[in-house]
Amino acid sequence: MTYRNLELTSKEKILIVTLARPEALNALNMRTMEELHHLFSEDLPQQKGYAGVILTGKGEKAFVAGADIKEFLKLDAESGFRMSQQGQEVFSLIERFPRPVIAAVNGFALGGGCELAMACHMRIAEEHALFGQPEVNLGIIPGYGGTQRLIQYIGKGKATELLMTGDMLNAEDALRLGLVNHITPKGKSVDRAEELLMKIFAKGPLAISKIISCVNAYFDYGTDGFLKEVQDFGATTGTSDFQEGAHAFIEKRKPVFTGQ
Ligand code: CO8
Repeated sequence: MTYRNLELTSKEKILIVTLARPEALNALNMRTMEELHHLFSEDLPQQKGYAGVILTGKGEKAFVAGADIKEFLKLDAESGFRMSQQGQEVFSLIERFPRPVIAAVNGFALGGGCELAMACHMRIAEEHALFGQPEVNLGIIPGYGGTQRLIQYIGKGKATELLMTGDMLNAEDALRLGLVNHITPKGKSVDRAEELLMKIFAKGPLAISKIISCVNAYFDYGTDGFLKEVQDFGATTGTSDFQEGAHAFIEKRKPVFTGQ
């Protein structure tokens, strides 16, 4: 697939994905959602050279200002249902992606943009970032997982207030409430995300992928997360990486993990 709305650049083992429709504050139109779907379902699973991914927005003003409202006028109950279902599928692919995905939030993260950031494993916010689910202003509700993931990060009471009022959270409040991991000065979120990824890359990649799936299991009501942890702990102890990690500790050296 040729990417038109995503700009892909790489640095070391990191793929930096820039949502690039700055004229519309990087709003997620259908084409962008298709490109994200293709990237996380087809291209990235094969491109093992990338150990982590950063998502960010083009320009200084927005990460993503939501789903593209200009495409909404054609929606009816049936197509809205389908679009929401397909969008949730894309964001689940990101959430379940077995390598770390970090959102570098460089401005507005509203509606689908806040939902996209929440589907990532961690969020770095620039000091001017604003988060919110303003769908109620349009007479609709979030459709890409916002009613569920916002509660997971900030709790039911505050999430309900934000969902009902459409109010925005600034970066400080988002940090205080647990929605973001770190705040950086303007223009520095990608650098901070890179630092975090480089730290993670020094660990065993199989362990990292198991952590992603065990953390997700907590929120999957059909899965016993404790049992999953037992199973995945067993799986990681059977790896060469575990042998290497334990030997390196005893021999007082840095481990060299191979992902085996
Ligand atoms: N969709 C389409 N275009 C947008 C969007 C958007 N979400 N946000 C901004 N733009 C466009 C504007 O129309 C404008 O374009 P133009 O110059 O052609 O008029 C350009 O971006 C710049 O925007 P503004 O002039 O409005 O910039 P301001 O600095 O004045 O305001 C705001 C910035 C506050 C971010 C303002 O643009 C805004 O309120 N945007 C809409 C935010 C919003 O409501 N987002 C939620 C959308 S709904 C959603 O995401 C639902 C997701 C689930 C979908 C489920 C499937 C159906």
